[in-house]
Amino acid sequence: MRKTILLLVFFIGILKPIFSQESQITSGKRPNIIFIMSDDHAYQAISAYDNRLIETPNIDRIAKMGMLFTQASVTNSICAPSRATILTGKHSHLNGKIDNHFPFDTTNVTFPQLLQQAGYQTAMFGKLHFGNNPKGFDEFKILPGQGSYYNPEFITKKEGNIKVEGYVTDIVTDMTLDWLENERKADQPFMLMYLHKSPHRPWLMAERHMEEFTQRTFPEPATLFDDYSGRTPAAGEAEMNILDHMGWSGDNKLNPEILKQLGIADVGGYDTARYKNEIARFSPSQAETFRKYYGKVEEEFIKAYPTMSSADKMRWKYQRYMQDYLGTIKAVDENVGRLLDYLEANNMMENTIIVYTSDQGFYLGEHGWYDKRFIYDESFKTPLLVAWPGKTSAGTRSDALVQNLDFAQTFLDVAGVSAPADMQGESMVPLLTGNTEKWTRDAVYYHYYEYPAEHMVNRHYAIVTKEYKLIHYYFVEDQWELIDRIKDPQELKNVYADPAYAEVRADLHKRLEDLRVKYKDNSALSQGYIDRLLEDAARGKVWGVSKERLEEIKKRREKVMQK
Ligand code: SGN
Ligand code: CA
Repeated sequence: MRKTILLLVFFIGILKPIFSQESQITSGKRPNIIFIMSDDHAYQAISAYDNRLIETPNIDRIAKMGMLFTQASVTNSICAPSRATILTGKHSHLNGKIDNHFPFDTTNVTFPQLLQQAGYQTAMFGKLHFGNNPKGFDEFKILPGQGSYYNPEFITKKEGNIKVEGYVTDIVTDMTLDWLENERKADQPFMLMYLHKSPHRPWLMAERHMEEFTQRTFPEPATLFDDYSGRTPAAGEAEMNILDHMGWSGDNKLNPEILKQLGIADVGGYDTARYKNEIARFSPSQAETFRKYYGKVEEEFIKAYPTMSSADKMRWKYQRYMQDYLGTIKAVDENVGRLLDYLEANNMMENTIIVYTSDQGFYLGEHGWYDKRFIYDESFKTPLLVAWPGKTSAGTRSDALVQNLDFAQTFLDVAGVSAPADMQGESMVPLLTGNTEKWTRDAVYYHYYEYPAEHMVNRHYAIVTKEYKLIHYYFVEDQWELIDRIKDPQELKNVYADPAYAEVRADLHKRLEDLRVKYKDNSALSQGYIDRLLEDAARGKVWGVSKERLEEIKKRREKVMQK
């Protein structure tokens, strides 16, 4: 016993210099950190933000206990880059993870590594999507790539590759609760990353929600029939329109046989294949439940189809999309409830900070879209709810311009560990603890890169303030957009050329350049990108865009470069 105490004193002595809040470690009370993140979870689908689509009473509990952020955003609205930014506290151009294609550079320093070194017990369960395993974790069980909804495989730190029967959201939670109950060390603070695959495409809900959700009807967004006029060509060129690009089988889950019967050509050639792949994963009883409820959907569709106008088809697809997407969220909410119940039952709320967020937002029919990538609000913004009982006042809201860039420094700050000087975010602790005067940020920087790629969203970088967005689409075109966020909240009108905005425009241009200097973005990463994709294509690896199309885009790119 004496030896242990002596050892402890010795370690505290060694660790002391890296803790900025010495008192917390010496009193043994460093907070636990629980980071809950879903994949593609739009804030419009969390009732603490908006209850028109779904009630999420459990996720809402986090906001009730703490703070709801209404202007939280990402620096690059796509999965793996967002995760890389979260872990490194750096913009994509510095951590190198600009898109979903190429693997994460594991020489990056991440906040879990720093917390682990500082004596935190660390664990990750669920979706990472990096092409390699996470560093700095005592335990992990992660989904390979995008992962599967039913009977998913996992890459694990201790048991190799495993396959688990059941529904992914339940399984990831079981793993998390099992770790908390059986592996968590009482004498160490922990940092837990609990990362859902849901509600990511192809939106397969749990069996228990199929009956209810396949029968529900949801309100339509005002811009479902957006014609993309009034903006630069990028919005119209994107391939994420519900009517034109969402698959009848792989997404909307109509049996390909029925499509044949009705003479419907599916969109996006491989869609039927995905339907078949997903069905093939079901156990016989899961397949039976699926057939039972989706069979009814098909029967109704067969009757309705012959007289459907194109607007009817859009509406039908939107409803099918919402049923499945929101159905997957129901299971996320239930499982978040299981976790919160566990923490409550084990008196763990008091010294724990709980964060709920998504890797980015998502379009739920706004602008006629699904998916994300664009800087328009529904995908640029991301949900952020934080409970930190005793530190953050219950039921509070913040409209501060926080970003996923800020998580690393926030968690290091919470743990009393100083952040490396090259991290680019800011700690949110002042906002969470009511010291708002210490938060001075009045604009954020955004840069999306994954083009040419699936959904064809052109590259763009931008500055966003509470009032405006100034956006540059630069890769295969050279177009500027100015959006007045206050007067045009639906973001339908480019006022860049409007003389009334001349002053605003000039001011934003200057501030955008300042931000690019501040964050060290010179866009050098654009060079040679299409060639890398072409090399992959030559090797047979196609990233959602054919070789011919890549060649075409390369020509467009060259033209812009010559200008
Ligand atoms: C898949 C989806 C896309 C989605 C990307 C990226 N297509 O490729 O719709 O944009 O993932 O999503 S699918 O037909 O394979 O489902 S991300 O969240 O991983 O960035
Ligand atoms: Ca995502």
